[in-house]
Amino acid sequence: MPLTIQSLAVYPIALNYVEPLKTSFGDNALKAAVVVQLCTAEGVCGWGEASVELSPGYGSETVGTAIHVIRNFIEPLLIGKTFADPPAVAKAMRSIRGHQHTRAGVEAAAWDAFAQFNNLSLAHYFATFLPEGHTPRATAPVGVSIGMQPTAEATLAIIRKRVKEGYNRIKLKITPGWDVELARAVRAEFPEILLMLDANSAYTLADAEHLKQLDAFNLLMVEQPLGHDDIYQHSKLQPQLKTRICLDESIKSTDDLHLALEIGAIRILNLKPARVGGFTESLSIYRVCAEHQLPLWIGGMLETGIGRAANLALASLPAVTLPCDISATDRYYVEDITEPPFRLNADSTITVPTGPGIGVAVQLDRIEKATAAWEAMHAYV
Ligand code: OSB
Ligand code: MG
Repeated sequence: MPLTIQSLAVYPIALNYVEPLKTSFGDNALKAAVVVQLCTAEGVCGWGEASVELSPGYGSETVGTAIHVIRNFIEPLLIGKTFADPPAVAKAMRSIRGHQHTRAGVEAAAWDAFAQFNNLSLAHYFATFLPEGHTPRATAPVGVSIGMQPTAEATLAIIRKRVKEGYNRIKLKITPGWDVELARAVRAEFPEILLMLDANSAYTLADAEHLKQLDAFNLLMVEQPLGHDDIYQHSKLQPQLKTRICLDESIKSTDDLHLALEIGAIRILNLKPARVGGFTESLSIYRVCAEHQLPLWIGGMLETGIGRAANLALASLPAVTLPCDISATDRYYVEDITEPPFRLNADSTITVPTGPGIGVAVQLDRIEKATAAWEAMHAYV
């Protein structure tokens, strides 16, 4: 059944983190994003999160660019138009180049609305767009991402806490000068834990000899060591390492993934729906991973409950074979904008909501509070 899009409401938000995530590209002191509510003539409304950030550090988008692009370019393409399904909404936005996080946020709201309209959880609705056999699981495997700390001891203290909470996969952010010795210190105390490092593009091919030292630490993978838009040089680095390279930043489409596979630049994929422009492209990439048996996990942008619930639905699909960057609510926020909070199960999984659509209750009063906090900052718009 088609739906006619009637309105798009945009809420810029600011939320405080429980624990910020310092990376090689910077340190956002607080969570910024644009929450989107899409309402239809049929009376069903869906929620999506454009996981843009305070500054263009990971991707090129910000809160200001998201609002600009939605108001001036996406609304004219969607408002008053009728769509057969969410991929048709994605297709209508394809005339807009770039702005993946923004398009992903709007598309996510359409996915939520269509899934609700079909009375299916988002996970089960996704499965209707996949070949038979891709039945969602009740839970998704997850880990936790830890930012750069002033000392290795401070990092170890956080790892101890996270391991006690039940996370069985730890991801540490690295940068030149904060890598080999950190891994050595962690392995000395945690010889067995699933451990991976994320460089967020901090190295160049000239660092290959240095990066080879990481092979000593039985890492699950090293994420995006080289340029944020590079694929070619990763294909030159991978044969020099035993550690598998996972690409994040530089895979923005199914075509990018085909190229990376063809030239041997990738052994694992971190798939972020925001980075690739939404769930339609994510499902296309998911299928390529399944066909090539490329190990796959779902990454995160420290999303609020709106973005996280949708990512979790994708993470429940069976070709997602590695723990995802989708942690419990208390890793991110004291008070999230959805209820109930996501909790970690004893087996380092999170239970996927079963209600229609994203399956969590959006707290409009808290969104309005977070929008007031954003506006009080008078920042960057
Ligand atoms: O590189 O994966 C990344 C957050 C913002 C920007 C880039 C990255 C991240 C994360 C988030 O690692 C992990 C999470 O959402 O739990
Ligand atoms: Mg990453």
